[in-house]
Amino acid sequence: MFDPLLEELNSSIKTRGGKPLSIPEGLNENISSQGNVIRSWLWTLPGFRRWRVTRLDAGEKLQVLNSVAYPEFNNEMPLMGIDLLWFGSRSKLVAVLDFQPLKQDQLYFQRYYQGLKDLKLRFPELSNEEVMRSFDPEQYFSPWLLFCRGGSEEVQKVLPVAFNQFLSAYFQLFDDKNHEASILSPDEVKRLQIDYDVYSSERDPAHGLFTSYFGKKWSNRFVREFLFPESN
Ligand code: BLA
Repeated sequence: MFDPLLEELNSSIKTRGGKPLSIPEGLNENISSQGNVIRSWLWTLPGFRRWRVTRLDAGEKLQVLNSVAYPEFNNEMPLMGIDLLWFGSRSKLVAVLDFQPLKQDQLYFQRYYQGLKDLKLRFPELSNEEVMRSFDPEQYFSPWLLFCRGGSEEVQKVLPVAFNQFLSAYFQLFDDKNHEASILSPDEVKRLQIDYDVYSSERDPAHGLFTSYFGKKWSNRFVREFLFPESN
């Protein structure tokens, strides 16, 4: 379901000089006894210390594309977060795309959110004001996140266009970053990126799902060593 988007994401990363980083032993791919496949890519590219991408293929039950980009510590820009889930047998989409802020602060929002604000207006279908159950919307999510629970219309017609524009807007933000005095020091950026991993590893609603497919031992390692390695 999300393969064209996965291809677009990985090829944009490569075009921008992405080089693969090694993934801890056994975490790059796992195939469960029922044939569910999880596969991940890990990149470093100019300006980004880490960019991870994961695809889960559990057939009609569930398809996932998940990705997080972490800029270098001398860049206070938001992280880029993507979580796309397609429950095929129920034709249900959960799509979350955000520039994930390190700080909930007016000046920070003014500086980094014009692109996402424009997208939010352009794609009202992807912002149906859903309520979060596991996460706190005011921690590491922005007021302009695209968050939708939808169906086949959204997944086929809207998402491919929005995904492309979302990626472009994030790269644009990176390219346009001016050299005004930063709001956060590199030490603060580092502390907040580490805190993002700690927070996310505790809240991520995927943990149970991974455990049911791939067992507890592998899932704990995947969350701690690959998804959120600074949580250790
Ligand atoms: C929700 N994400 C979910 C859910 C699952 C996943 C199973 C619950 C579905 C539901 O609410 O119906 C799945 N999350 C995954 C998987 C991975 C993962 C498979 O990390 C890893 C491979 N989540 C992110 C990122 C964002 C994000 C980067 O990992 C930010 C864009 C957001 N996911 C996000 C939000 C929800 C969600 C906001 C709804 C959770 C809530 O209701 O609090």
